[in-house]
Amino acid sequence: MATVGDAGAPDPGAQATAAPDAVAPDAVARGLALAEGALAGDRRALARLLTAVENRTAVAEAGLRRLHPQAGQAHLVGITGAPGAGKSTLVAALIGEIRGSGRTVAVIAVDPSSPITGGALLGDRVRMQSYALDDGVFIRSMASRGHAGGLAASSVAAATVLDAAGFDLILLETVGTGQSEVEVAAAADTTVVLEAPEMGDEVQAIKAGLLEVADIVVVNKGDRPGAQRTAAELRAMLTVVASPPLAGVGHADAAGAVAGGSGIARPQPKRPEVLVTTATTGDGIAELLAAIGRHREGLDAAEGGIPVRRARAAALVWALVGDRVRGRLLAPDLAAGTTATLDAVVRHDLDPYAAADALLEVLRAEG
Ligand SMILES: Nc1nc2c(ncn2[C@@H]2O[C@H](COP(=O)(O)OP(=O)(O)OP(=O)(O)O)[C@@H](O)[C@H]2O)c(=O)[nH]1
Ligand SMILES: [Mg+2]
Repeated sequence: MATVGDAGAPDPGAQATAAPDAVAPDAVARGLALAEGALAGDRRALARLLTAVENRTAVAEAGLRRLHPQAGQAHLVGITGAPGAGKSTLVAALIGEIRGSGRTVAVIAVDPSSPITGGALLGDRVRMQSYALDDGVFIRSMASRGHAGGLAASSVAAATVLDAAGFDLILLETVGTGQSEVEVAAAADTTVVLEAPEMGDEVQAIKAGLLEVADIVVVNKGDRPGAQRTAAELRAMLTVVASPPLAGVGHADAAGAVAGGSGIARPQPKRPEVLVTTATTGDGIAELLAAIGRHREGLDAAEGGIPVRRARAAALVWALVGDRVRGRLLAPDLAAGTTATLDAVVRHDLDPYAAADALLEVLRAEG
């Protein structure tokens, strides 16, 4: 399969079937060509499409539309936790374990804090170099490019591309423990939260933001003193969190939460398993991969489909609805009217609800 060039020849037939009116035809042709390349195993095309996804271009839209029907098989695993807990080391160990089982794996290392790839990720790259010649491994870092709040959506879109390209597992490693990292990790089918031993009060701090999205909790650095005790403390803590009177609090209306916010809400897990690993030696990694597999089986067996996938799809679609509505109302022919409506709210001549109704009425009048 030839590598797909940047200026791929337009394919009029393909445009006719997939082109939305507003998207430039050459962007559509390029997106489709990159998608075909990715499906055929062309890693350069795959990398280019992921860059387009990261930059949210029209090329990405065309490629994603082509690839969506092909996706849905991969197991998306989020890996998050405190800085220095050993996420990257653990991911490297998991890659080895997954390859040993004959499956393929892609890694997206997400760094919401820096617009350019940070030193930590470059260091990780070096660590991953042993997989450079393995076609069953694909590693990619992704920065936020200033799209605050949209990182989870971009990461999921990137995962869709890798899913369609045939990778069995996709690991989403996030750097740091801020809100957007939690959202990225929570968008996965299975979310693994890493802790290091002897974190003391930090365990409490992490509990609030991270443990509530955990499907599996890993105490890494099992070779350090206190690892087993930290695991025991976490098990005790999580038993309290998951006990019947509290289970589901704040999560009962996951779909509503998705509709209202930019984040990806997910159903509250019953009671996450707590495992101990030593990423540097590989101790516990096979057990972790087995636990990840069991969690996926549980999802597949869940009554009424797969709630986290539904939440993910809803979040993506609602985000696009918002983008499209805003895009239309700010298009050159409507922008003046839209701005006038917003200004009326600023002057308190119009309340925000009336303004929203008025703007929707503009769209409705268009038919
Ligand atoms: N003793 C011990 N050290 C470990 C283990 N896992 C990772 N480390 C070390 O901990 C340090 C941080 O590991 P990383 O894998 O870079 O941690 P990270 O969570 O990816 O860190 P950030 O990306 O900076 O958030 C490195 O020096 C690792 O060698 C472990 O199981 N035992
Ligand atoms: Mg790291």
